[in-house]
Amino acid sequence: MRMVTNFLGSTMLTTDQQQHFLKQGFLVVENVLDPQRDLAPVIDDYAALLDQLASEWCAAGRLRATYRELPFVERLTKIMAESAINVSRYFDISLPDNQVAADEPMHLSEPLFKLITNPRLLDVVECFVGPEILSNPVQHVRIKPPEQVVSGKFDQNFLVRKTGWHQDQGVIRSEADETPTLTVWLPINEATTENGCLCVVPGSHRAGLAPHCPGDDGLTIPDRLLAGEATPVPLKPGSVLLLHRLTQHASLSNRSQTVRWSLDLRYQPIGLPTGREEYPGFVARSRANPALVLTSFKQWEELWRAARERLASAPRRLKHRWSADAPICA
Ligand SMILES: O=C(O)CCC(=O)C(=O)O
Ligand SMILES: [Fe+2]
Repeated sequence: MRMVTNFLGSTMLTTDQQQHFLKQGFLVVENVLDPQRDLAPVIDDYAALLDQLASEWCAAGRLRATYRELPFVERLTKIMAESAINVSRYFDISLPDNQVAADEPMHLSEPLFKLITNPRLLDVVECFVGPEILSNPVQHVRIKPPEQVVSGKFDQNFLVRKTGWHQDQGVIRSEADETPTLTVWLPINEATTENGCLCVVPGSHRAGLAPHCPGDDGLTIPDRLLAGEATPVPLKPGSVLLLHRLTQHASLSNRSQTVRWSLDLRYQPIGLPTGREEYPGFVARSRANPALVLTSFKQWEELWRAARERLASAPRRLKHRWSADAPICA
């Protein structure tokens, strides 16, 4: 099989893989990341964060105990079952789309920064985005507890519950419609049909942008407008799922006893709108001007802190291009 070379000649993806992405609008690439080397530091980082948060919440009377003796998954599940705290919100690497508080929880850490800038991941991204790569700031860590634990709680929060059908281009501002942003979805633990892996509609990126209707699940494409049959995409840690910005996708409910833990990252060519200009993107790779590359986790953290401060000082509500009373949404 002929290997496809990216701009500097590294041979990460085959012609077949590239063709699959172009035709189907998604691609699974296995063994991009080493779970032990690349993912375990993220797991340890979150265990430490949960430990710190549980102590704070317990001291503030929001929790009966710290549950220090429990392993991470059981501890998180217990805390979300017992309290009204949306712990997933404290784990995310972004800010909410509505009003931001000065102390709005967000989590930025060195292990996350290392993962977002992982050279093997960027090699794969380079095959589609080119050698001048911006880390788009629309990015999330989703640690979803078993659905039964959160029934009746946390509304339809997208960090906690299943995600409805959408195209990533539909949920950003229209000024970024021409930006060829690539979504990279990667599991931290195994993503299965039982614990809520992603589903895609193969080839749906070729049908253009579908209307999205605001509702309980956020902005979603009505089922009758889906471009075909859904295919679940179970994934092992180390693998990544690449999505075209117009590929219709959703996630299943977590019907398991464990968490559904993933990162979704986005990358695009430098110099084009991100669709979230109020959040900080950064140069992750530049063959033309390597001096532009952000290499310091501290600087990345500083950019997000500054964005939070700016956003907290003004009223804010993100507007989408469709409204609930549009005829198509009736
Ligand atoms: O992980 C999920 O549930 C949804 C992810 C998603 O929509 C995305 O990565 O664009
Ligand atoms: Fe998405």
